[in-house]
Amino acid sequence: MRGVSHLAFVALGANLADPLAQVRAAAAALADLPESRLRQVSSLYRTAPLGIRGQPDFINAVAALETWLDPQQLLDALFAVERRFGRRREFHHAPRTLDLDLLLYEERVLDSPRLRVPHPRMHLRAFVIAPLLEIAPLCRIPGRGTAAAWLPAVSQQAIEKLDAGGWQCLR
Ligand code: PH2
Ligand code: MG
Ligand code: MG
Repeated sequence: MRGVSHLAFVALGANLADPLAQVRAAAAALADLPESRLRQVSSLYRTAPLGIRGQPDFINAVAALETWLDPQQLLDALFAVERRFGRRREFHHAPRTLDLDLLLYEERVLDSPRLRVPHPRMHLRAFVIAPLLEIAPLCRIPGRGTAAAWLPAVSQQAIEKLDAGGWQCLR
């Protein structure tokens, strides 16, 4: 791994097939991404489904990655992990074994048909803001100010921190 590395944040979510185990295994899979190092993973959170009805609760978390991949390459690597976890893209917001969303890539703003960074709805989701603040309390979302400033906006959303505990990767 050569040259300058970049800090990226990824949201993990699952609501099918033992989601707790899926998200734990996904965090381990992120540690094996090419040209990247997993720096930190938040605690796991049990969260009510947002924007969809009649689906099981989600398990969510946020991970910090140091990566030498560019944003498109990182997105491809995340899709590859989703596929390995059996994700099928049936319809928008279909229940999923694993969803990996690229939230932030440094302070870059990207707007292509394939990839929008910052993730356009991240600031409106407690299941992103709470775990993100746990591992990056001073985090800024380009165009939206600090992540912390969005806490009041999402405080009505049901979210429960599990005592599974976050961990730090010292590699
Ligand atoms: N993901 C969605 C839509 N709604 N709700 C929760 N609680 N957690 C998610 O990860 C989630 C959601 C689209 O990806
Ligand atoms: Mg998503
Ligand atoms: Mg996604």
